[in-house]
Amino acid sequence: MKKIKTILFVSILLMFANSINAQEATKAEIKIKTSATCSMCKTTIENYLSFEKGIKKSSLDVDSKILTVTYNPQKTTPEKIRLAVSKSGYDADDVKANEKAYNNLDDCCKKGKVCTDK
Ligand SMILES: [Cu+2]
Repeated sequence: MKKIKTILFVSILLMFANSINAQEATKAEIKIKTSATCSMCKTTIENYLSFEKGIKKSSLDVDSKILTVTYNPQKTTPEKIRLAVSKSGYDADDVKANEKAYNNLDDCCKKGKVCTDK
């Protein structure tokens, strides 16, 4: 009887561990260096990414220009996320900003410009 209890306990424990693994597989995080300059850039990028498939959450730190993205690795990839950032008008690591989107940005959001609104 004791043996059965132990087996039961172990199998419940294994089931529990499996469910944790399954959860983790749908969630990953990356940090991307962008060319953002101000809080308006932050809004632009975060809004754009909120419509992207597989992206759960994105947050840009304006001072460091680092964008932290929480995503589902079964639905998107870091490459696709960088491409999305590029399409919003900003550089993402080695991926250069999409020219058309970049030209549509507000003047203060362009590279090398310093915004008064930080
Ligand atoms: Cu800006």
